[in-house]
Amino acid sequence: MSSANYSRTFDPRMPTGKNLYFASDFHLGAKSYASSREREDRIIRWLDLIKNDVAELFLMGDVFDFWFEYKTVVPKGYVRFLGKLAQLTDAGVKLYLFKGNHDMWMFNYFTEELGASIISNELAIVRGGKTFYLHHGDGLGPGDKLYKFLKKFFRSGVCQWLFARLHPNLGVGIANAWSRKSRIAGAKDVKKIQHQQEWLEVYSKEILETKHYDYFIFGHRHLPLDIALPGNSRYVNLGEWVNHNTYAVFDGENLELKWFEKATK
Ligand SMILES: [Mn+2]
Repeated sequence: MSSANYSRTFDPRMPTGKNLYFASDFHLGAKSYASSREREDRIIRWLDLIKNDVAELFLMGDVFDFWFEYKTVVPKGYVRFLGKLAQLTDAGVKLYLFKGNHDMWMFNYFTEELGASIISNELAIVRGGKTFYLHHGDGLGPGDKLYKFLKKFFRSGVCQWLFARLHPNLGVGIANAWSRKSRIAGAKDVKKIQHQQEWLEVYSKEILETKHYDYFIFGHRHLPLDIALPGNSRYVNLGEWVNHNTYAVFDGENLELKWFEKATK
């Protein structure tokens, strides 16, 4: 519809009456088929709600609890979700899929099928004169040296090539067992956040010392957060869709964190 007349990565203009939407950590596939399907249906209700005013959709990582693309084969499932995304992108919505720590093995399938931009690390954009720093949120800030090492390894071509050699019954089985270890930490009490320990806040403040952004948007923490930073900047964490069903919307002037079908806020 209206996406052809503005740049995909850098453009201060916003199409009139349209919004940017941000969400992350759907963890589709977890924990059971039934709970994942229920969540998938909820996500589709949300996408139906926004379909007429979304210009760009940013799904910021861990959309899938596990994802891998073999040369000619992709994991089963998620057909309603993927069909809905196709409907949106066919109608001109620009889709960004960020690699999370659970679905870092997205290659070219979604680019070919959905025209999605796959974002490996951070994405900096300007929309409506506001600057955004976007990242899934894994492997940033102080600490977690083991994960940072593993992330490098998992993202290496050698590791991906070796994994693709395993029979999927074995490979995906191992991956699901691994994925289960780090899933949905379940921190539900947003009010207990200690700001000096919220490492994405610490990380955002470090960046602000050298470069200003109006909004830092992350996922990964599974905590819906909207925290004021120095210089009128904000750190927004998108939460997740197992307990919170949270997303952010930017209308060209303001960014707002919202709850969809308010569950357990
Ligand atoms: Mn994550």
